[in-house]
Amino acid sequence: MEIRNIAIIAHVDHGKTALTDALMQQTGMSEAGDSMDSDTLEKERGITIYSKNTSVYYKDTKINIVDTPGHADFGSEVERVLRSIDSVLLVVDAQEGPMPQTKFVLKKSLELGLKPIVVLNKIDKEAARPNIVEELVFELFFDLGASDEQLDFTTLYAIARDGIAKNELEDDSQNLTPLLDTILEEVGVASNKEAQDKPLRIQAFNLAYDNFLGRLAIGRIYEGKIKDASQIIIKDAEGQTRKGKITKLFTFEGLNRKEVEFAQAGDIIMVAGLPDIFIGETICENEDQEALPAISIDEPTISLNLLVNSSPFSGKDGKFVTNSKLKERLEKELEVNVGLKINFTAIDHYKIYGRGEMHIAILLENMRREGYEMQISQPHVIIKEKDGKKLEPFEEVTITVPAEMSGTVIQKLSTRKGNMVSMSPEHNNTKIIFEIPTRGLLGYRNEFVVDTRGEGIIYTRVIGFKPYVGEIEKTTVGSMISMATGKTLGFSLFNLQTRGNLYIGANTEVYEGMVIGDAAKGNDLIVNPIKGKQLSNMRSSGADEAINLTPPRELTLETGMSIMHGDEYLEITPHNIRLRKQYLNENDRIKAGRKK
Ligand SMILES: Nc1nc2c(ncn2[C@@H]2O[C@H](COP(=O)(O)OP(=O)(O)OP(=O)(O)O)[C@@H](O)[C@H]2O)c(=O)[nH]1
Ligand SMILES: [Mg+2]
Repeated sequence: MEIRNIAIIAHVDHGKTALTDALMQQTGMSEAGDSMDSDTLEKERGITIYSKNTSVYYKDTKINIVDTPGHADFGSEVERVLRSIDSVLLVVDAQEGPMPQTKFVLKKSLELGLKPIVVLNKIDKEAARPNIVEELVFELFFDLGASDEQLDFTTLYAIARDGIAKNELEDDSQNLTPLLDTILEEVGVASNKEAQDKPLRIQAFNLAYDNFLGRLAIGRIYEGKIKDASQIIIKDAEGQTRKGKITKLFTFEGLNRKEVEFAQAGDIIMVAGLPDIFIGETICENEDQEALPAISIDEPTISLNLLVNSSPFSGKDGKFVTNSKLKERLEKELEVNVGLKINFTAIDHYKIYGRGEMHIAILLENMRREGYEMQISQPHVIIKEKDGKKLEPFEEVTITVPAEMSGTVIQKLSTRKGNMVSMSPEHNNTKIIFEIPTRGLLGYRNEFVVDTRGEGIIYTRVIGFKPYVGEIEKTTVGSMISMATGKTLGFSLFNLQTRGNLYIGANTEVYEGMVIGDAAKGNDLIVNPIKGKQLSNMRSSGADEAINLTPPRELTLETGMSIMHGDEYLEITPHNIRLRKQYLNENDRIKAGRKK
């Protein structure tokens, strides 16, 4: 059977997964309601976190499809996927038009010489403007240096959610047939006899993990044939070789993997039995075969320490709290989380290196759901040294805000050592692009939401390491710290809420040294949130509940990571996110401060 390999790429939320799901349903590979976003966290957040493979059959052709994540933190995963396919469906929201991640993934595709098929999606939206967006997409191709052949791309119009694609806007198609036919017409045939007759070469572009089978490698067979249970040779980028044996061979079908005996050049497969295989390595059959060109993995940009939860409430709601349990879980994560690095050498903490706050936050969120408790320290950017020069990670920030708010945003990013790249009007909004050290951005998101009253949109993407820009001044708020352990009372919170934003409400268990809010004045503030009103004999403490409190600003993993200070820990348990001072007792904090 003929094989075609494609990836679906786009900015976050433009409809990649909806399109993949519809393709699977209409070709009978899955049931209505099934989705590629199958992970719990993906379902909850409504985003794709992990790229996933599937295949569908259409007119006697097998189409391998990779659905990719749109969030910038997972951009390097998309880049790897692009190495394994022959064409992409570039999905663009027909209202929003090309967005920062559209540009990034398109640029990578064009550089690899791929010829994208453009799918203008969500044409059903009231404010959709497919003709204008089509122009914008063309301009983007042009600006990114597309070749004449690439500029001659085919455009389809779609309502992915309803499983409809059209060749022309006015067509009244009821399904995705026009898109499937375009794929057959335009995407090169991956399976050819000549390649199949050569000795085996597979390149791994992604990893997966199975509790029984261990590490799994997902790769494309470029040449030759592979049989289950065969002996193979693994070659790394430096040409070093080692031996291995395939213990299971799978292809992808609908939402499932399918065990097969045999596969050949052109197909995308998954193999078990190679516990130390890594991205980019070549699986082949002879020592003297050449390794395929290396696949680069983006370096981590931020790090933080993860340690055992030492708060007084430790163990109250988690199942796994010990150092050894944490270590076991982190080691397992390294099996699949390609961009992640962990240093296990320190006695009292593990140092985690990731590709951005969200990259690490997803790991922590998964861990707490699985029943783990832990603490983390404030995230720091990774500073490198090259030729005696200090380098730090930089990001491109794209912001869309109501025009009247642009001044505040520009002022804040400038003090944080950002450089404005461009500013242009967009409808009633202003679109501003900045280049800024990641260090300057840490903690900014939260301020941005407040400054723009939730109306602004911010996208960030790491663009690489550049010379260190020196100290960055940030307006910091202090922490409001509890001096006592017990249950908070509305009466005391009512007075405290005038001095900062509270993270907790009444009737919440707190402990000495826990941070219960911020302190607007800038310095840390030590307070007693459990103090009740002097009760007369007649009144009961029940009256406390009648007090009207401003709703607390409850901490999430990401806001916690963003606002925490250097002398604090974020305590993460299955049901709670608490901020605390590393030294819970005030005297200990003073002593530690003096030592510095
Ligand atoms: N109105 C409209 N909504 C759509 C259409 N296609 C998808 N959506 C909705 O857009 C949202 C995002 O769709 P997804 O398919 O998850 O987007 P995605 O590109 O996979 O997002 P990430 O993987 O997180 O980058 C969902 O709420 C979909 O229901 C469409 O054609 N029209
Ligand atoms: Mg998706």
